[in-house]
Amino acid sequence: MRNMKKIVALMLAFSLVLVGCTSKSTGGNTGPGTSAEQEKFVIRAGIGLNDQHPQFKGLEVFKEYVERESEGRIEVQLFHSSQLGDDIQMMEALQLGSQEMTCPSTAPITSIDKRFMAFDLPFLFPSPQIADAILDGPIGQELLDGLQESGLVGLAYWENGYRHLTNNKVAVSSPADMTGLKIRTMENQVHLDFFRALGAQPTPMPFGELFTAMQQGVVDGQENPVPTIYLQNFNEVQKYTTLTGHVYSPFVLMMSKIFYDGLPTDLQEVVREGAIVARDEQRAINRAYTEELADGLREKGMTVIELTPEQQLAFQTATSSTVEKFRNEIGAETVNKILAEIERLSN
Ligand code: KDG
Repeated sequence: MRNMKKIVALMLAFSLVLVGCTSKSTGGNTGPGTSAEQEKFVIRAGIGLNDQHPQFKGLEVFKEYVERESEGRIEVQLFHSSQLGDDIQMMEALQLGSQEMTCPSTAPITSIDKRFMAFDLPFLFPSPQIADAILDGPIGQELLDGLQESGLVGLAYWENGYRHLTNNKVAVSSPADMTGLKIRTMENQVHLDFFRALGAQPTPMPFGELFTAMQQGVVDGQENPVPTIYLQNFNEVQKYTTLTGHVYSPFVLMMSKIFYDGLPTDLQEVVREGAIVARDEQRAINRAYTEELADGLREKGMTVIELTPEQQLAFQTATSSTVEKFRNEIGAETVNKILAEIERLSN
């Protein structure tokens, strides 16, 4: 009898250890058959930017919201600076269910769904407010929903921002100044085409490799929004920033569909709400940083070149063929809808 009790106790302890292991390695879903109060979920959210960036601040807001509203049934663990891999690797991990959340720019998502190239067309969104209206409206939602086919749940668009050029060689103020410059781009055909049209030599590479590539002279320059240039200390390896604002770059907060489908519906709701609450805060923080930090770049010793409207137009004209080249590949219907909506909102 005593032995029997021992065996039962051992079996119980063993099964508890097993439950604990499952909860860690599969992101925390203890699986069907367990009672509601035992279910615990872990969301590992990874990004490429560092923990000073508004993107990370947005994730902190998400974590706070989700942990509070789920009453501890969800734990959110945050990873920055490509600790879990680059954008494409993390999206693949989401598809496999070995990571739960990431937040890439739209540019690398095009390796999964070409329609996202629409948002990376040069000089598309005339203001962040128009970008918000389109991204948060039916067109943006349609693209987010489409990600489900690829094993991803698109939760919300956050903001990376208007991208600007930095380099180490020339105070760029015209397309002619770009001739032969080796520019790191994100892994996206539209971005490559844009820089080729300007006469530069674009080199696609993941964000995590960029700083070293600039330091070692593998590339002369790159393009990113002001908060990234400032907070990632690109001034240490770059002399010039030209405020080209050549493309508005959204982020997509996304989740593994395998993980999402395993959440009880009330927790799916908490995750969706958290993504929106954090989106609004993240955009506000990003916009405040964008305003403040352009002067900060000067204080850090960079030469910051502001373009006149005529100079900006020269960049626009030199790259105007990009939309036509990609209209069909992206899907003419999607592109036309976006352009018509921008037109409507601009008037
Ligand atoms: O966390 C997001 C980054 O990984 C990346 O998308 C940032 O804009 C970016 C870039 O240039 O790669």
